[in-house]
Amino acid sequence: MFKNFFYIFFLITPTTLLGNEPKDWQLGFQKSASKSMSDIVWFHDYMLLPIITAITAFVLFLLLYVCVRYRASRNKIASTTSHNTIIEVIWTLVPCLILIVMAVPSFKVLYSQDEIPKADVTIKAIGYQWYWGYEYPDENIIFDSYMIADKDLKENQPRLLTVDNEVYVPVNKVVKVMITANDVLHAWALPSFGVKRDAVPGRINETWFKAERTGTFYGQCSELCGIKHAFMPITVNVVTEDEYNKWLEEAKVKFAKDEIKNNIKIVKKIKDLR
Ligand SMILES: [Cu+2]
Repeated sequence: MFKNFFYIFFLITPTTLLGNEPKDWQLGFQKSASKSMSDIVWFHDYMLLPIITAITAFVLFLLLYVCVRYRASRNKIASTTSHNTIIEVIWTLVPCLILIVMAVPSFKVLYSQDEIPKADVTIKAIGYQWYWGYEYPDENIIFDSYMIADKDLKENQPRLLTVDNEVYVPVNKVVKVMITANDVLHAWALPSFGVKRDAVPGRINETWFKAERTGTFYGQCSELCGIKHAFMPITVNVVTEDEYNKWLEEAKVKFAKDEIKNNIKIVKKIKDLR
């Protein structure tokens, strides 16, 4: 009994109480951490949901009304009416108007996601079968981000969402994300930021977000990409400017060196071949 109550409580819990990762029995969105996501949540909660509910209730009412009012026992002789101009005009115009009303805020959200403001930090996310690779082109940082297996998880690390090398971004800064893939289609998605873009081999898609609070945020590959599609999570740590700069210094040592060494090796090889 108590368990059921608990489940129901979770189903009706407002989305604002939920954290930065998916929860059991979650129904709404994850808690928003960017303006973009707040706009999406507003659009869903205060525009789409009321309209959908009203239409569903209205159609249900009409069905029930017709079932009762025009039942066979009450209408021994069936009506032969087949046209009613006024009603036909109404049921064409009203849905059109509803769509137009919905389209205005919808396009606003869509375009705000598409127009990238001047970026403070640029990161590049590359989808591989089956992990994400990241580059900070301005900082010469390149690293891969693999999921941590269940048996290696530490306490408080969520299953299937924790990675070995996390992405770090500063809070309240515009982060531009360039997204591409190396083998098949993937999609870089972070629900709390309202970000989801396909990662397409040979093509760069761009999006952006501005995280409004610090914390660890989780996302997953959102394009069916193969057998381990479910095992290439995305973890982004939003930190303060100071913490970010500190991480940058460490990351430049930790990640950049191998890459530079590798590049030197490759250049040497090419030279030798010539
Ligand atoms: Cu994928």
